[in-house]
This record gives sequence, C-alpha cells and structure tokens, in this order.
Amino acid sequence: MAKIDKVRVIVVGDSGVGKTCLTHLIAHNEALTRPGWTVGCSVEVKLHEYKEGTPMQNTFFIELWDVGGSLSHKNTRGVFYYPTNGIILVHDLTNRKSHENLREWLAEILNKDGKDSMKGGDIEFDPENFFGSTQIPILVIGTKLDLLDEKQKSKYIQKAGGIAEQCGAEEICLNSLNTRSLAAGTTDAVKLARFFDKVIEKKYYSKETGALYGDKRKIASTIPYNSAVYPNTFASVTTNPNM
Ligand SMILES: Nc1nc2c(ncn2[C@@H]2O[C@H](COP(=O)(O)OP(=O)(O)O)[C@@H](O)[C@H]2O)c(=O)[nH]1
Ligand SMILES: [Mg+2]
Repeated sequence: MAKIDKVRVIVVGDSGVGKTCLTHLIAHNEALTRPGWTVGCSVEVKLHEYKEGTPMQNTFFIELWDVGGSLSHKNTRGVFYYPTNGIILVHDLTNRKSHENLREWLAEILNKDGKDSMKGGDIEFDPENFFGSTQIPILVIGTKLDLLDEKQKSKYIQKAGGIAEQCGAEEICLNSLNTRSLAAGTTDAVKLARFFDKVIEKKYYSKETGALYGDKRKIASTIPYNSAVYPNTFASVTTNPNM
C-alpha cells in the first residue's frame, strides 16, 4: 500500500470552548455528547481527499491535535506545536473573552514554532509581521451557534475586524453538537476542506509548478496547478489599518 502523507493541524482555544467536540465532529462526522476533560493533548486523525474531484486528487491524513486549554499546561504544551502545518483557532460565540484570547493562543503557537515574531514577551500584534513571516494556514471556528438568538447571530456576523479578518483566514460558526453542521456539500464543509487543502498544499506542493514534493506515487506531478479551479488556495495576508 502506498504511504499516506500527513499534516499536523493544531486545535487551540480556551478551556470549554468546544475543541474536543469539534475535533470529534470533524474526524468522525458524529456529535460527541459527553466530552471528557482533555488532559494534555489528544489526537484525532481524519482521511482527507486533497482537491477532491480534480485530476490532482490525493489522499492525506490530517492529524488534529486537540491541545488542553487549561493554564496549568501552559509551560508544557509547546512540545505539541512542532511541526505546525495548520492552526484551527476555536472560540465560543457566547463568550467574547474566548475570542479575544485567540491572539494569545496564536502568539503562543507561533513563538513555540521557532519564529521570532514576538518581542520581549509582549504581544505586539503587527499582522503583517505576525502572519507574513509564518504563512501557516489558519481557520477560525466559533462554536455554540445554537445558543445565540437571531439578533446576536447577525450582530456577530456584521462585526468586522475579528481575528479571522486580521489574518486573512476563513471563519466558520457552527453547533458542534449537530452532526449536520459539517455535512458534505454545505458551505462550511467546503470551507473546511479548502482549509485542509491549503495546509497540505503548503507542506507538500510546489507553489510554482503544482508538483508534489518528494513524490513517490507519481501522482499530480505533471498536472499544473490550476488557480482557476482553486482560486483561494493561497490566502492572502490582509492588514487592518484600525489595529
Ligand atoms: N450548545 C453547544 N454546546 C457545545 C458546543 N460545543 C461544545 N459544547 C459543550 O461545551 C462543553 C465543553 O466542550 P469541550 O469540547 O469539552 O470543550 P474543550 O474544553 O474546548 O475541549 C461541553 O459541555 C460540550 O457539550 C456547541 O456547539 N453547542
Ligand atoms: Mg477538551
């Protein structure tokens, strides 16, 4: 059997925002009604079809590293961050603080990844330096959408300037306890698949030619990257003048 290459996606956010439920939903397509307390870190694995339905289709493992969010683990969880191929930032839509804290989570990961994007321990948030130097694909997920009323939902959606916008990332708002939230064909499932494609592309494919690095399977290496099919494969970094 051909070897299946893998990427590591780090899932972070405050304790209780729903990371364990979310990773379970992504990996198994089913809701986890009673998540246990995550001690240290737990890893779920998902098979993903890269660029499904195109001639470049290829199978990869996505490792979802659900990192325990409690403060007592702060000094030890850096070991989980290397290598980081992609980051899912999770916040609870009913808890604004959990959204604000995503910057700190991101800073923690990027720092531990060996990139010197923070100075003197302060969280100096210059999006261009911060994201431009690392270029790790990021996805922002807001959970517990079911607990918001219509007014709160539209208020959240209209509010600009969140962390997703600052790092040019896609954002998904969902109810992780509902199996249909990421059902095939939905907008959110497409966003998620596109994010995984981006993570894989960054690690395994040449930006110029679309060829697979270290290709043992001789798949895709002769097919040029088609930006018309996947126009959003490389997220651009946007800067926010209001920061
Ligand atoms: N209503 C609702 N509850 C959720 C959702 N996601 C997670 N929860 C609940 O939030 C609590 C914390 O979830 P958990 O996945 O353990 O959070 P973690 O600490 O980030 O891993 C649990 O009681 C979940 O049932 C959601 O989308 N909607
Ligand atoms: Mg957990």
